[in-house]
Amino acid sequence: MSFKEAAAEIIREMTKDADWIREPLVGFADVSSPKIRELKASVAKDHLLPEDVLPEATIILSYFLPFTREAGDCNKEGDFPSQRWADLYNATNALIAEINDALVSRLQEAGIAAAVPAGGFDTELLMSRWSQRHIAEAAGLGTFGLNNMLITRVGSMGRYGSVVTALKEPADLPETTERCLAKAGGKCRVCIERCPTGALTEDGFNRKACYVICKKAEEELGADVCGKCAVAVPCAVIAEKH
Ligand code: B12
Ligand code: SF4
Ligand code: SF4
Repeated sequence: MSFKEAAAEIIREMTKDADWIREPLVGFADVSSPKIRELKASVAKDHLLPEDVLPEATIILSYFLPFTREAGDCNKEGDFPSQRWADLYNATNALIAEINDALVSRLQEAGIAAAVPAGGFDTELLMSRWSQRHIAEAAGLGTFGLNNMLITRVGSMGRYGSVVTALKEPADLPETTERCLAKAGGKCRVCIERCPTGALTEDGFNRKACYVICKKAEEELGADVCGKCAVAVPCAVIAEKH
């Protein structure tokens, strides 16, 4: 069994009681691929490179925990996030930390070096030095939509995690499928219409405007969430075709 399959099995097992999470996706990004080498230029000057996290890095394992439609339904009404959406955010954060630890342990048991990049973000710049979405994009998990979310083949509503490894397995290539209906030339602008702060426009994403509502939610609900652009929109949940 490849480690990609093993990782999917570990994540599946660890999320089996989390009824808001669907079948996980796992992708591998080659540390020498263009999207990874360009991170400082395309995302942020101080973005970390994989070798800053693990000197012998070869592959970044990126995974996506897609949420169920029902999980999104709890947050579709009104202009302020629901308590359940905030609770799911916190519960998913805890799961991501546990999954990362389990993946690192499994790799180290097999004699393969692995490390988890530091989490968190600068609350002034509102940026992290490790952009999970860009790593996931490089690992072939999806493409960016107008809602600024990375849209995977199973949808955009969900959360990402990643582990830097010294694995010697084939990597994935970035996807080219355009899943955002607007970017594909259609009329959909549902995410923009649903955004209560005006943070999302045709011209891009204003993270400071978005943070106003997320900060309020942190004070009132215990998590810096909103997510109106990510739930009950056409790209939130995409059923996989078999
Ligand atoms: C800081 C942060 C925030 C801040 C600041 C917003 C921001 N910068 O994204 C606040 C608190 C406001 C926030 C809000 C939200 N966040 Co947040 N956040 C992060 C965090 C910690 C870092 C993001 C970061 O610094 N990225 C680097 C910057 C430069 O990238 P960027 O702002 O996304 O801008 C780039 C893209 O726009 C990109 N891009 C490239 N091509 C294209 C094409 C198009 C058309 C567009 C629009 C963009 C685009 O280029 C830009 C510049 O490089 C990440 C976790 C992580 N470590 O990655 C989670 C993360 C991005 N957040 C996430 C989520 C879910 C949310 C919320 C929905 C909140 C919620 N849970 O209810 C909202 C969504 C806001 C939005 N529409 O993007 C998820 C996204 C999952 C997904 N499916 O994409 C992440 C990845 C967390 C995770 N572990 O999964 N977040
Ligand atoms: S809601 Fe529509 S316009 Fe917005 S990202 Fe999804 S598909 Fe694109
Ligand atoms: S999280 Fe809320 S405020 Fe931020 S872009 Fe999405 S809908 Fe707008």
